Amino acid sequence: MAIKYKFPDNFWWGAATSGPQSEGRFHKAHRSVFDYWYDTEPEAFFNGVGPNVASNFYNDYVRDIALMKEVGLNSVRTSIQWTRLIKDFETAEVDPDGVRFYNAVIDEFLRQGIRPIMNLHHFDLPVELYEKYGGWASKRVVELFVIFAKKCFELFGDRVKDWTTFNEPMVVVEGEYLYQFHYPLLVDGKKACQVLYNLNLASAKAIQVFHASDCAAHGGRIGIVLNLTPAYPRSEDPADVAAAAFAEDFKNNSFLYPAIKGHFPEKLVETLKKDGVLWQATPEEGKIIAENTVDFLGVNYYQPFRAKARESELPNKLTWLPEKYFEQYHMPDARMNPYRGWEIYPKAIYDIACNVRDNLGNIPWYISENGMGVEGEEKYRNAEGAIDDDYRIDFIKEHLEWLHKGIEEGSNCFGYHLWTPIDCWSWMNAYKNRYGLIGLELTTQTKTIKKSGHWFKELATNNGF
Ligand code: BGP
Repeated sequence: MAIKYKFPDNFWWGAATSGPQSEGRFHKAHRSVFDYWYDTEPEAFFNGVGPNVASNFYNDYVRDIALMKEVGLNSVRTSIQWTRLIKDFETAEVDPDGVRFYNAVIDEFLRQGIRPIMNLHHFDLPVELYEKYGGWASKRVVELFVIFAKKCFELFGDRVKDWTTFNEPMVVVEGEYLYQFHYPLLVDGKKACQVLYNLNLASAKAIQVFHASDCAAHGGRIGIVLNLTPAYPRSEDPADVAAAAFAEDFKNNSFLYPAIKGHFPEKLVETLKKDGVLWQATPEEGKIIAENTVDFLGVNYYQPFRAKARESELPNKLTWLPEKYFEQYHMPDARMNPYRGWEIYPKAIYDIACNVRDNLGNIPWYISENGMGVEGEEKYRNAEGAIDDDYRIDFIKEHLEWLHKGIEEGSNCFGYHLWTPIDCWSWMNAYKNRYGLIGLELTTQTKTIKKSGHWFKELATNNGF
């Protein structure tokens, strides 16, 4: 078969998951904010399903990694759970079972010839650190995260070459402090801004430690994974354009700029200052952010953000909200993923590629997540027992076509990771929408390669399609 879209040599063909969404809580001494929320309010989760068993990766990792190999993945991202690895958060004394488990997982990936990318935080703050210090609003928690990160580099940095500090830190800001989809479900604009700053600071400080460690000397690299939702204005009207520009700064550049350029977007800082919600910061911290930028960028791309100038009253007047400066525009003819309620707009991947090339120093980057969550995939199960998910293959192809164009035009992209290798637990949505190349039958924990998994293997083997 002729290959129309050929990708650069050594391209990462892979998939991403996370500790809290795949492992299950087996042998974990501490609870994350999600573990705690599930224990106290199980009905908040789809069908009452929580993270207790998840996809049983804790017990099944050998078989799971063999399946990942079978679908052609040459690289996989997962995360190290703070609540599994660390026994004492104040000293970073480790839990021996956590060390054993992550060593075994990393060694198994390497044995199968799969490059492990290890992420340090995927929404899984230890709940004790929320109760004791107020979570990410506290700079003490920033310090504790840094000693956890240092411990990870010491323990696993001899084998793991690619690290990321945070997955989608903006989702922590939005979910926990603005829009109530992560515990503690607050609506507090000022705190949200402090958290936004503290997460940037924590990332820079972890990068500083990494760059001073043996990992860097041995060719290791460290980056951050950001969910980019490119903001498009409803129209060319200057009011719509200004609304989209603020949304772009708040949602995307507030992490992109510090991570890559070492400073926050000036206009955003000005606006937050004027509104009295700017974060507490010191000049020393500013220097750390300026001097410790990422080696590479991971981009999670799912959906664009369409903005218009505000037309209605702000829904909440008790606190500051970024929506003061924009309103979401629901484009009437948008193509939607009805199960997730997200717009499907593959061209945004090309726009991101051009933005990285033109405005972000063309830093090495990869798609660290992209994917399509579908409810009720069981109905696509064929006579042999596998799921025929042609829609997922089409979705991936469409996005790859635009990514390919961006690369052809000079964007420095080195890989594409799908969310996710094996159907996994998805926060409040639990197992509602499935994303995997490998299907999971939840009650029996049976794992079966989907049609997309076989297709992905070919894609990776041919380095294109
Ligand atoms: C990203 C997260 C993942 C994963 C994915 C799918 O935002 O990094 O953890 O969950 O989205 O989204 P959802 O689970 O909300 O459907």
